Amino acid sequence: MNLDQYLKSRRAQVDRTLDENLPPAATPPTVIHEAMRYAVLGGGKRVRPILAIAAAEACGAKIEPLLVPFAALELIHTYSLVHDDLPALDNDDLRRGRKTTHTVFGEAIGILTGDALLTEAFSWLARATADVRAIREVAEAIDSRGMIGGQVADLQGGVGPPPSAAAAEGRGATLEDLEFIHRNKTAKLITASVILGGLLANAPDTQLAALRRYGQSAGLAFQIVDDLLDQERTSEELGKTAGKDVAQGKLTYPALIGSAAARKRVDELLRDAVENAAIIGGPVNYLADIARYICERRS
Ligand code: GRG
Repeated sequence: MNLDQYLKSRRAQVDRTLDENLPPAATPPTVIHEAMRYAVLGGGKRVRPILAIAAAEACGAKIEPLLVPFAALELIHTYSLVHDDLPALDNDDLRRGRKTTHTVFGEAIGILTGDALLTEAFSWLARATADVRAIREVAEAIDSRGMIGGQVADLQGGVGPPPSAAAAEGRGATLEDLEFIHRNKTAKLITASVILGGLLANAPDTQLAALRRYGQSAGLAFQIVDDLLDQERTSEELGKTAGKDVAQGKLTYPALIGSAAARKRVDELLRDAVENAAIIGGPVNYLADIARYICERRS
């Protein structure tokens, strides 16, 4: 199976799992269940669950019984997008080529949809996960020292108290600030995804360590590529508003070090991810190909 066929088949498994396990739209109160299904089932690359699947397969697991906890990663990711699009945060009306959830259902339901998806995710994680390490891994990736912390630092343009310590001293934000934001906002959930795959496949510590290094490199590369795409592609190609980073004066890799240096950093991170994918080994291992896809994607 080439990578395209692999991504397509695993995406279909994730989509089916999401559709079958989200509460039916007719469940009262219907508006929240309609909104949850609207937010989750409206497209998306499904990168995080596919990474968990690929990690579990590389570590020798049969994935069918693990699809529900892996799909939970997509609920978490979607919650972050729904909240990120809210008026108090990015105030965006376009996501995955459609109107954002709060634009369709109103702000209050938008907030509650994110809350409901996050809560649902932990129920799905607990269903097939006897290993509490796996649940803790995911929780710690997205807490205030993880994804939420990264989002807060992103909002205030750096790591210090607002305005960021560096900016207040007239030094401007540093590469350190930026790496903190990207590692927390994006790379930690991606790392937790591959670790979840490894843990549920009962992988040994050597494989888990290589999965962690793979996730950290591929995860940081993912967000640098996201920065580059924001300035290189159109809203139509991305399915979300392009050019927002510059418009909002966001701290990004191309803004701080230039596009060429940002691409070079992506290449270095890709090399590291591919090396670690080789250490993970396994008879079916698409992790190196997925890292290349993450770095070369156009949306
Ligand atoms: C709790 C109020 C409140 C807000 C939370 C945590 C948070 C807001 C936002 C998370 C930060 C965030 C949106 C990071 C961006 C990560 C990223 C690159 C998203 C795009 O992911 P893709 O390309 O999207 O995988 P698709 O649509 O393909 O799933």
